Amino acid sequence: AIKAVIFDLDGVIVSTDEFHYQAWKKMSDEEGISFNHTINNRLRGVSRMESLNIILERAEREYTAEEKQALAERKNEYYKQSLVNLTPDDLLPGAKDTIDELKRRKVKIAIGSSSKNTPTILKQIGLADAFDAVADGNDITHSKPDPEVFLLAASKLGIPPEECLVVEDAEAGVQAAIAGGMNVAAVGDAGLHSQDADYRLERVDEILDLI
Ligand code: B16
Ligand code: MG
Repeated sequence: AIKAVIFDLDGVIVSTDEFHYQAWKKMSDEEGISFNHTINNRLRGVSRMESLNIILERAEREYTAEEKQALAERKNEYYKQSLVNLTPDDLLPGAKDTIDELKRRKVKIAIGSSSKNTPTILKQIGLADAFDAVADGNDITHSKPDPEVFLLAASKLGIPPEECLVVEDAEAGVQAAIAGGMNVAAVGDAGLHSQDADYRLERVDEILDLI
């Protein structure tokens, strides 16, 4: 039986995935590197530096480690500027109702996100105190598809992995959940194409029928 739900943040709870895209797009345009939504789908759930490495596959020259650090920081500055305007209105359809209903059913809930900006985002959308546990990019050394962030969330909750359901919009996150021995529901456009997920859903509130 499912005793806990671990939510990915970007692209599952809140529409920050488009802000990530816009920030990477601005940096790529400035550097003359081609970037589009198809490439962006490969960045979902992947860490900041690994995302940059994927974008630089299309660069015309090599970048030094220092230059890469500077590009990643520049993108993060653009991204943080968009987070200032983030409000509870940016919650994805069904996200708030799902959280409220799981609480009512006494199912434990956690966040498992690769993002180092997780604390800022949760505050901006009014969910800073909504979850029983938060595991994010600041707590881990290996990002998705490594299971570290989800295993940490499960251990913070005190629930064994096999009794957790992970909700993800990213293939990297689906693979992380599987590697951690968890059940996984894929949501959204990218989620609908995930071959390995246990469930493929359009919206996050459809998980309420699974629990
Ligand atoms: P940051 P998630 C992930 O969050 C995003 O999907 C991914 O696009 C981003 O590169 C990563 O966080 C790191 O974010 O630069 O803010 O540390 O989907 O795991 O909630
Ligand atoms: Mg995501």
